Amino acid sequence: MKSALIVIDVQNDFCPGGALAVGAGDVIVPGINALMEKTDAVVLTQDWHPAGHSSFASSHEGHDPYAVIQMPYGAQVLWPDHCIQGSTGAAFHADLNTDRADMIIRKGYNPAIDSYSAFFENDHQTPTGLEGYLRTRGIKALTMVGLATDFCVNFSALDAAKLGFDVTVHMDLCRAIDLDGSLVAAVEGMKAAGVTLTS
Ligand code: VGL
Ligand code: ZN
Repeated sequence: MKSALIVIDVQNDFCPGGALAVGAGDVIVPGINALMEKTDAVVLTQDWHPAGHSSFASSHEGHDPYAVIQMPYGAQVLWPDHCIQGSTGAAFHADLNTDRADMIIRKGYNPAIDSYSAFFENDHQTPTGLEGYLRTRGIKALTMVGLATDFCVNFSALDAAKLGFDVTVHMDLCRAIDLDGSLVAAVEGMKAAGVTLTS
């Protein structure tokens, strides 16, 4: 069965010193680079927001980062400004082996909708195109790693499982934001969806 490694959002803003740093987000980089040598295809995702994106707390007067608001497509956590298109924060971690990537998929560029998943925007309907890319290459097994376990990795893994891919999340090559129990909820949700969690 042809496989792909899906590397989620290993970008400066999610690493120590970044705008939305995930604890020790950078320590997973060497392990991810090593896994790239053991798969048929490598896909990187890149969170890629225009300035003033609707997922930023700064775009909603009177709201602080990490507040939750209702958007037309459902609940939305408000984040610090992060991964702004073309910024250093949006660039991949300098040690990530981007040369090995066959495909880089950007997401979160629609000003009105956040996009945690590599497959669909947060309306769960608007596709990014990744499903078609993988299917036309005959890829059926996906291993996911990266940042953050409980948001973009979680949403990507759930969508991939729903689409019928065979999905494994390599937990020790992921790191979590962990807001109000979001990591435990993500682990439970992924297990219930038939995602294999390994470490
Ligand atoms: C992410 C929050 C906002 C992620 C992206 O990559 O998990 N989290 N944007
Ligand atoms: Zn984002």
